[in-house]
Amino acid sequence: MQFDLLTTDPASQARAGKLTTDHGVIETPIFMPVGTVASVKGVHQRELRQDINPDIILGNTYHLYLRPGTGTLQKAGGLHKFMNWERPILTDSGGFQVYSLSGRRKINEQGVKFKSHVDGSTHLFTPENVMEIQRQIGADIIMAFDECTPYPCDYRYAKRSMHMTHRWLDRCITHFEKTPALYGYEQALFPIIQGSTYKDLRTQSAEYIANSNAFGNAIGGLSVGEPAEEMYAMTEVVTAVLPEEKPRYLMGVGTPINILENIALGIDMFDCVMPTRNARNGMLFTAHGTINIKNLKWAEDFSPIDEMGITWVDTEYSKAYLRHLFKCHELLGMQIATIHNLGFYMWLVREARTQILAGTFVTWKEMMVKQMDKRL
Ligand code: PRF
Repeated sequence: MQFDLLTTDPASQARAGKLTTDHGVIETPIFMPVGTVASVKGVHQRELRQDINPDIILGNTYHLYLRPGTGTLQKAGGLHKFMNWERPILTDSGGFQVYSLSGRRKINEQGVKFKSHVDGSTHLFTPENVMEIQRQIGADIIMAFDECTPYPCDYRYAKRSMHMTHRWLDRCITHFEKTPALYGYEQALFPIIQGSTYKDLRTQSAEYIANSNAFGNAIGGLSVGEPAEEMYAMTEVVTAVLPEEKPRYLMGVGTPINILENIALGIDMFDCVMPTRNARNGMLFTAHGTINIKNLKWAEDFSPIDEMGITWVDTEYSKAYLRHLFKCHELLGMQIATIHNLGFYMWLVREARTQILAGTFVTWKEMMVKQMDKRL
């Protein structure tokens, strides 16, 4: 695996790069559509490849471990083969998903004991078994096991938790190095910075994570309810510490505006359920703002979903028709909206890359942020 930093924007910290994996090249900055259960909800793999065309998608250890289970994934020859997706995949470690199960989990130094949301059965995730599970799933990039602190989080808890995440990282690395890749291609382990919204903790965590000398570095614990300005401040604190020559992944972020602002601060990789989840609720992202397609105002608007026409659904269907599908709870409505939103997110990060390479990123970003900050 290799990361080449191609350009750093002289007017911001934005970067354009190229990450080469055994399953193909990822051009950064990149957005990774979320495919939690080995499916980007509502989208065929063929549509994903041909119409949305992301270089990499994301899967979740927690969900895949519960269903179909690692035995099945191993028999299939790994997640890529199982779901028929031959491009790169990243799996999150479960260090976030299990915390979303509040009331159904118990954290201690050993790991996290949790109850399955599927059948209530009890399981234990440890840094060691999460490495093994991610070997069995077989993603190209796998994540260290961490604790994502909630917001707000008091300083003492944030500090204790951060140190535990660091100790868990050491256990992850030791075990990762002891466990061979199962399917003949390379896997890289990304450690995760925590530290809540405290600058000193973030700096300390970034130093610890940078010292682990991993292939790439991730930032967790943000976009958990804090104001955007606080998120940006934390990104700035950690990117000042992280090595330039390695990819930086901001986990679970965010809105189109959040993504552009964090690209400007030096982030290379993003993932978020927002384009897919919000699509299923009738919320469309466009270059000119967001649309709630269920709104009465679209009932007789026969103009295309999005004049920009990034994906074919944008010009093939009208707003009035899409609204009608949502009003009737037709599955096709969710499918159309999902393709639109993912197409828009992919366009946004690709255009950001083009603008970075052309040296025009900041002016373009300022214009886009203003434009997108509207409800249509
Ligand atoms: N840790 C992990 N996954 C994550 C997060 C985290 O902190 C976040 C926070 N936004 C999203 N996904 N392991």
